Amino acid sequence: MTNFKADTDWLNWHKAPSKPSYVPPKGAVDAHCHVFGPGDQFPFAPERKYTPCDASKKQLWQLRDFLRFSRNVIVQATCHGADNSALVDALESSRGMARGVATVKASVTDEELQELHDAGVRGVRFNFVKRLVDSLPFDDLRQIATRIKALGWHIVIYFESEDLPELYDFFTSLPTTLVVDHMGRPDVSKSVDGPEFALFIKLLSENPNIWSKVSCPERLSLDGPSGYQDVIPFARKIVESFPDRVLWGTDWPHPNMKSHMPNDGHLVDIIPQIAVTESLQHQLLIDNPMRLYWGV
Ligand code: 0GY
Repeated sequence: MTNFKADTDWLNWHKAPSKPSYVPPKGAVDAHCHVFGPGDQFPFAPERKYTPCDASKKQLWQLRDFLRFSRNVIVQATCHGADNSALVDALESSRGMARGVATVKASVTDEELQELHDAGVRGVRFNFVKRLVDSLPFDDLRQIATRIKALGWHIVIYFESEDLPELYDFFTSLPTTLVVDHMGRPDVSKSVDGPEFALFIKLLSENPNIWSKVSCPERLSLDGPSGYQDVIPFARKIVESFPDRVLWGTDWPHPNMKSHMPNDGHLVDIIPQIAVTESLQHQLLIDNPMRLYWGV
């Protein structure tokens, strides 16, 4: 049995989140969350850049129920590399209430892709955040993109906003639906109407196949945990500009949060500030994720 020790600066996830005042519409989907290990059952990848604490499927289902959500989209985290076993185990025990986004290498076989599909995987993640991974060459990513397109999957992309100009043409050349993690990580000290965020808005405006998650105010805010008000205008602008191409997620168990650990109940309470009408909330939490991940 392997015994992994979480990094010493690792903040554990919130064990007693507050009950949100905001009640999501029945059937709501948490479209960005992870499972970690448990490390003695599903070992973390040798090439990982961090070692988290365990965050099991059972704990994820408990959080889902506590927040009054119904479904999850579990995204493969870099600490598990391209070994999707923990993700598949969670999907298989979810009774169809979870879908997954996997990480694969170009060497993945058709059989392995089909197994992932049967377990509930509907996308792959291409990660360009340098502190998290050594990303694969574009040629490998293009090859993977073509193969997963045949399965009807999409690609989740994760990058820092300062890298968008360099990655822009690659993204627009990809053949599937793309979902951008965490709004492309805008620098929220800059104006929501400034040139940097304008490039992100242009990416979505000119490419109807590109979606965005309006997630992770806790990662982007410069204000700390006091309501994440500096992030709201960015999320709200995306929701109002592209209401049928947005997703929301908790990001539980919040990997690599070093400044503070968010209270998941507070994160849910922010939803009505970024999707200000019932109709926008319904699209964000139900219609869009159900179409993309459950095909309905
Ligand atoms: C997130 C964000 C982060 C980590 C990962 O796969 C990961 O390790 O995604 C991060 O450190 O910003 O979405 O969980």
